[in-house]
Amino acid sequence: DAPYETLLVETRGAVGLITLNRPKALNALNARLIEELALAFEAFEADDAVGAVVVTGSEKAFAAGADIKEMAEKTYAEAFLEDFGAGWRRITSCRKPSIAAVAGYALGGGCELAMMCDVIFAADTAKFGQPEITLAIIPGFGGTQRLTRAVGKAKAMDLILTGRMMDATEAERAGLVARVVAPERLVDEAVEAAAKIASFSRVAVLAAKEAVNVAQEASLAEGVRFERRAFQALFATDDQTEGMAAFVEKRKPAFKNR
Ligand code: CO8
Repeated sequence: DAPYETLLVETRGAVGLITLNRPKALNALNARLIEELALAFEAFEADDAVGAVVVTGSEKAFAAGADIKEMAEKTYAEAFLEDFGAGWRRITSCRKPSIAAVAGYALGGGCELAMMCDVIFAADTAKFGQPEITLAIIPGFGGTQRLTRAVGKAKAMDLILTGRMMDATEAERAGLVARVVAPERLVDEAVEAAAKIASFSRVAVLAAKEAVNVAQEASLAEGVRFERRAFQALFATDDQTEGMAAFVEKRKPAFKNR
C-alpha cells in the first residue's frame, strides 16, 4: 500500500474513505497532498471491491485552499510549464461516484475539491468560499466554472468577486450542497449514502453519473439523446434482468456488475 503522509485512506465495506490530514495547515492542499489524493482516487478506481468514494477533512476544515506558503514564490513561467492545477484531472476522471463530506472551512482549492466530487454533504459548521481575489489571484482548480454551474452567475460573482464565505444553509439553498447534517453525523451519513450507491449495479451507477455530467457540457437535445442511448444500453446487462426479476419476485436483487 502507498504510504500516505497527508491523507488517511481506508475502506468501510464497499466505500473508499479518504480523510485529508494536514491538521496544522487546515488541510491546505500542497503538491504532496494533491499527488497523494490522485493516487488514492486511482487506487479506489482500480479496486473492484470499492463502489464509491467519500472525501472528508477535519471538524475545523475540509481544506482551507491551495497551500499559500508553497505557491507564494511561484513565477508565471513555473506555473505555466508545470501546468499548475492540471493534476486535478486525475481526480475528476474517476468514474466511480464520490461524495465530499464537508465540515468547517472549504475555501479556494478546498471548495473546488468539494465541487470536483459528485455530491457535497455539509455539516452545519461548513463554510464555503473562493477567497482567491484577496490574494490577487483567481480560482484555478475549476471554481469559476463549477461554482457558476452549481449556484448560478449572481451568487458565483458575489462569492468570487468579494471573497466572502457562505454557510451551509445558504450553500444548500443555492444548490451547491445536497444535504446538511449535524457535524457528528457527517461522515457516517456520507459513508451510508456511498454504501447505498455501491450496492447498486455498478454498470448502472457509472452510466447514471456519466449521463448527469453530460448535462454540464451538452445542449438539452444532445444530453437527452445521450441519456436515451445509455438507458437503452442497460437493457443488455444481466443486472437489468436481475433487478427487474427481483422486483417482480419480491426479493432482493443480487447484482453481478455485468
Ligand atoms: N495555505 C497554507 N497555510 C494555511 C492555509 C493555506 N491556504 N490556510 C491556513 N493555513 C495555515 C495558517 O497559515 C496557520 O499556520 P501557522 O499556525 O503556521 O501560522 C494554520 O493553517 C491555521 O490557520 P489560521 O491561524 O489562519 O486559522 P484561523 O482559524 O485563524 O483562520 C482561515 C482560518 C480563515 C481559514 C484562515 O486560515 C485563512 O484565511 N486561510 C486561507 C484561506 C484562503 O485564502 N484560501 C485560498 C487559497 S488560494 C487557492 O486555494 C487557490 C486555488 C487555485 C489555485 C490555482 C492553481 C492553478
